[in-house]
Amino acid sequence: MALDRPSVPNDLSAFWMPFTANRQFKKAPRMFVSADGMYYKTADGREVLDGTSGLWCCNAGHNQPRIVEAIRAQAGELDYAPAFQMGHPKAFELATRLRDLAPEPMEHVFFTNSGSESVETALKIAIAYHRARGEATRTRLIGRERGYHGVNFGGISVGGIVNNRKFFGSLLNGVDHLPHTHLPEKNAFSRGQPEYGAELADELERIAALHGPETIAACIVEPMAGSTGVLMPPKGYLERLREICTRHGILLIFDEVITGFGRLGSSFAAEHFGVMPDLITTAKGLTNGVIPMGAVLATAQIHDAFMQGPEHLIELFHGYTYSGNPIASAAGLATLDTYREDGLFENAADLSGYWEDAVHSLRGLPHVIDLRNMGLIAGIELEPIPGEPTRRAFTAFLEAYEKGLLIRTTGDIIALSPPLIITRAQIDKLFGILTAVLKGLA
Ligand code: PXG
Repeated sequence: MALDRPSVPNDLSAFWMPFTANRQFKKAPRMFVSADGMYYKTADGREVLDGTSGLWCCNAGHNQPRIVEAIRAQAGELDYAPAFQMGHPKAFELATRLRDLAPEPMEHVFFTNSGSESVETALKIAIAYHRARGEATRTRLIGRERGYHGVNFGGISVGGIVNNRKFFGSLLNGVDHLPHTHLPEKNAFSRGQPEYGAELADELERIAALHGPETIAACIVEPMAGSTGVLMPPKGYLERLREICTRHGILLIFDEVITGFGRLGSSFAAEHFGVMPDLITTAKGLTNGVIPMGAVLATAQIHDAFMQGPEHLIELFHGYTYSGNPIASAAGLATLDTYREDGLFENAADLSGYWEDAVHSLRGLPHVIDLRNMGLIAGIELEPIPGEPTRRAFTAFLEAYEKGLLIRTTGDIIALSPPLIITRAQIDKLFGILTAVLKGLA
């Protein structure tokens, strides 16, 4: 390695890596050492096009000067302030800016540090909300098969990814699941929302009848399921879910950790689909992924139900040491400035048609059995190698990395979610590399 190249550590054993094939990685490590705009740079000096916004989070691209400067300045001004019983201006400013960005009924913001914490927070708020109103029987939570709601106990309980659940005991009780909405036999190669499957929302009606609706606190879904392979909501599905929740007094939670902040070309998926939940969970794009931060958005109706009793008493016994952390708040404000001033949500919306055509240009390539797209997201489903699930997509991931492109895979599905600063030329480049990778797959 040349002397002017950044070095890599020579002992990789101590770091137990998250959601990683540790032994495979440590035999052939893949290290990023810097990033700028649409590109990462590897330890051996190669540029890698970021097809995944890091992990669905760097929506404004890398090394964004406003965000970098805001963090620098905040660290030198107020590094930390107690989050309980004390405040600092930027957390209030960011909450107000988020309220203004969010769909109309969302009036209040509770800060967390990740998507997983946002989910736990929303589930707890939902149960405590019903209790505050005298409906303490409403404790059950309904999730969905193939849902991803982070990795904490509440989130894996309502989530529907088998491997995220089965190793971890009996989870929360009082949880039930809707069926997932992935119907490839009917909807394969749909552009945007698929035609079939709205009636799958009626399963909530069946679950409510089974348990008694007065025992159900909330139903949580990703409006578009990202992690389990980019599963689109069928036309009419979210509307039906909303209607059933409203009729039975069940709160509807949209987990927008991925779909928030422009991914679909709108601020939030709730706005994109025109369906309003009662709570929205966010993280990732809130700070461009640069500093951990999440937020739960709540309607006035939910928030106000807690604001009763003597005023010196805490209304919600929940919060984190780093809720509304000053540096994260500064990063969040600079991120929202960037989205607005650089018109990034508009860019995502403008490019979504071009993106869609590029995605569907992969049709007919070897092993491609479905293509799905919306906003600046794509799911490319590959036929698994018989008896060796995940191997084909993982090979594609390694090949793409060698050819200078970062993709994500889940099972045998490739997921793409580039920064919203992407250009047409970069979309062409991304799909050029991917086409070469797919053509070369065994
Ligand atoms: N909800 C949703 C909908 C998510 O997608 C979380 C909660 C949890 O967020 P935290 O910040 O606790 O990780 C997520 C996270 C992938 C991938 O490639 C997706 C996520 C995280 C890492 C990888 O699919 N989603």
